[in-house]
Amino acid sequence: MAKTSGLNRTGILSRVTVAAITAALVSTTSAAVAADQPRSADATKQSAPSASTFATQGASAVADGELRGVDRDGFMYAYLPNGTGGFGPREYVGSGWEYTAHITMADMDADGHTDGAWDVTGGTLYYTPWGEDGVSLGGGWGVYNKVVSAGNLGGAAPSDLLARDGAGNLYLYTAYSNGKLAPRYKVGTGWGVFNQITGKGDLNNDGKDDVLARDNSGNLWLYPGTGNYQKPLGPRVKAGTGWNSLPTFVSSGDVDFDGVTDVVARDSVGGLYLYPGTGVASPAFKPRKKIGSGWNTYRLMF
Ligand SMILES: [Ca+2]
Ligand SMILES: [Ca+2]
Ligand SMILES: [Ca+2]
Repeated sequence: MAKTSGLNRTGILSRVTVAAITAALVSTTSAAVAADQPRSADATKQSAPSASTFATQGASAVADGELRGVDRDGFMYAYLPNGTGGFGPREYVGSGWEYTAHITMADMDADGHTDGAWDVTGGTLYYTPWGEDGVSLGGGWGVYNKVVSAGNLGGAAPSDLLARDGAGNLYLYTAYSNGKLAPRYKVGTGWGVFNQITGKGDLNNDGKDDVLARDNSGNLWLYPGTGNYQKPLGPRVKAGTGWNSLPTFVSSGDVDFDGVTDVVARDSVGGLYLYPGTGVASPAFKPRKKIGSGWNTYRLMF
């Protein structure tokens, strides 16, 4: 059973409208200053966690594989692994997600089970702990064309957040256990060549969470996590080829319960496939197995 029924984004349209009105009012004053970078609401109140704080934390547990989808009407559904490498029946979670541009789940206590989700809706970043209302963490997030949590990249227990801007710069926001974020670090350039970025755990069996990225030629690259929040990604390794036939792929953790992080991919006609992780960087995945159909109903998968 998913633990999250009643996860709704009600009232978001009015929130977006208010933001637009506010922006229009601000633009009429000579003192208006445009935000020059996205921000988290409490970044100025909380100092960044120290490197030593991160270094003393242990590795994350393997993520439990739960997958979610948001359909074109804004309804969210959750799928739990069925124990045989696929997913059980979907469970309705909530509504009101039709304006959400990015959404990604987070595990804040490193027990392998998600505790909430970050989403970007109307240019604002929210964190929604399961069973509670979402909290705004600040505006200006419309400058990012990809916002995803690939697990714990900074070394502390909570999952962290990656964001890519239109110039291809990649930023890491390390998170606190309540979902709030420390100021961003620029951790990469040239990431505009990738049309998909995902991750949710360790792929090369070194105990550190990793990132996957696909280029326009269909090459899949594994960026091994270092656990160092200032330089969280090591030199990339080619993890696979021929991935351009898959419009969408996402990692939700270990779906087939062998202790190794996997990837789930959707093809152009809505077929769903499991790519079981090997535990080594190259090749990172075993031959795929078809585990579903009709998945084109989802606008977002995470
Ligand atoms: Ca957790
Ligand atoms: Ca790793
Ligand atoms: Ca697995």
